[in-house]
This record gives sequence, C-alpha cells and structure tokens, in this order.
Amino acid sequence: MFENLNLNDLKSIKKELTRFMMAYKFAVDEMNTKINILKEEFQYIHDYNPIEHVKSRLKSPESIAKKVSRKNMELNLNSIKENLRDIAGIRITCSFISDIYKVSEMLQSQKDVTVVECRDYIKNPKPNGYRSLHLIVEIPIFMSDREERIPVEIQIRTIAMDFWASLEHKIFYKYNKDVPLSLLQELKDAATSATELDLKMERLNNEINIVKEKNKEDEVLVHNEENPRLSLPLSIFESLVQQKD
Ligand code: 0O2
Repeated sequence: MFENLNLNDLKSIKKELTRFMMAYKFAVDEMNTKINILKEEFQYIHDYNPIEHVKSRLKSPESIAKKVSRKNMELNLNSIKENLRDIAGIRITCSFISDIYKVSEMLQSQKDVTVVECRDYIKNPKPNGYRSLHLIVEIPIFMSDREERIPVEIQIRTIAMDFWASLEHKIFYKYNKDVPLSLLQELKDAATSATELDLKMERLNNEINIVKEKNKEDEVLVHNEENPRLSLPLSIFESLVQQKD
C-alpha cells in the first residue's frame, strides 16, 4: 500500500493527520473553557453549581479507523470529518435532571455554537435502559491560516445515569457484546431504579429550594456574612437605592 510513497510523502501525510487531530483538540479545549465559564458564573450568581464533573476525550486514531470500517465509510479525512461527529467528545455529569436541560440550554444559546443534532435519550430511553442527553454541536476554531467549524459530541447525564452507563459499558465489553439475557434484564431493572432515584432526588431538591427561597426573602444583601463575595458596601447599596427612587 505504501510502496509508492517516499519519505517526504509520509512526512506530509503525518503532518496532515496531526493538523486534522489538532483541530479536534482545540475544539475540546474551547468547549471546556466555555463549560468552565458557565460553571463559575453560575456558581457566582446563583450560589449553586449545576455541573458535577466534566470529562473530555479525543477518539484515538485506532477507534476512528474501527468506526470507519464498521460504518463502511471512505477512509479519507474529508469523509471522516463529514461522517464521524464524535471525534471530540465531552461528558458532563449533573446532580439533577433539570440541571441537564439548564446546562444544555446555556450551551445551545451561545452565539458561536451551532446545534447540529439533539438526541434526548432521557425522554426516550434506549431499549436497554440507557439514558443521557446527546448534543452534536459545531464550534469555530481559529488557526494561524484558517477557520474551521468542528463538531463536538456532548453527552449530558446525571450521576445515576453515568453510574449505570459505565457499568453497562464494562459488562458489554467483558462479554464481548454477547451479554447473557439474565444480566441484560438485571441491567434494565437497574436502569429503572436509577430513574426512580433521579426523580426522587429532583423532588427532594425542589422541596429544599422552596425552603431556600423562603429564607432568601429574609436575607439582607448588604454584609452577607455567609457569602462575602456577594456583599455590597453599604454606601454603594444606599446610592443604588437612591437612584431607583
Ligand atoms: P465511545 O467509545 O463512548 O465513543 P454513532 O456515534 O452515531 O455511530 P449512535 O449509537 O447512533 O452512534 O449514536 P448515539 O446513540 O448518540 O451514541 C453515541 C455514544 O453514546 C456512544 O459512543 C456511547 O458513548 C454512548 N452510548 C450510546 N448508547 C449507549 C448504551 O446503550 N450504553 C452505553 N454505556 N453508552 C451508550 P460510542 O461510539 O459507542 O463509543
């Protein structure tokens, strides 16, 4: 296959491949920055963080090659770019189902983010019990000589959904995709329990929020000792009140 290539050809292929993968790395870096900003800003304003963990990964060249062959795609960079939209992947874990939709909306509403696809496996779980919100978004990457729009797959799920998916993934690989029926049924039951847990935690959290809101009404904004960063010096507070009058 390589007999007609000289050293320079091989060097240039290597360079092209590296540049191809780098664009996806930059897309992951950019998405991670966006997510960190949302996290910090949300924490600062609402004194609460909807994101528990963020994991990101670049699909390895081996996995890309396997998927290309599994999907009978052409093995060239243009076809890979067109057809494989999960080379850059981000997984966001939240505590509550409502947080998943909050985070998803915050990301989707950013001007430079284009949503290419949204698959809601929470409203419509897969038959095996898999739940998660999947977005494929495109973001612009600016390099020294060009701008490219790069697809990123974002999976957003609760801790319970993530726990289930990790175990299911391990079992699937351990049995080389030929999982005994009894185990599949147990996994389905576990998915039902995880859903029940998510719904129960959401209900409890809503109750806690009602109490928190009630307490907030009595809270004095100036000299907030619990959260000094939100405290306003009395003079500024008075001047703001005067301006409103
Ligand atoms: P990896 O190694 O995690 O990247 P497509 O990507 O379009 O070929 P599909 O299944 O049509 O594949 O897309 P979908 O449903 O959006 O799934 C994409 C990814 O979601 C998978 O990537 C998994 O990470 C995850 N996923 C989907 N279904 C399941 C499931 O039943 N169990 C678990 N544990 N994860 C799931 P990859 O490429 O399969 O693998």
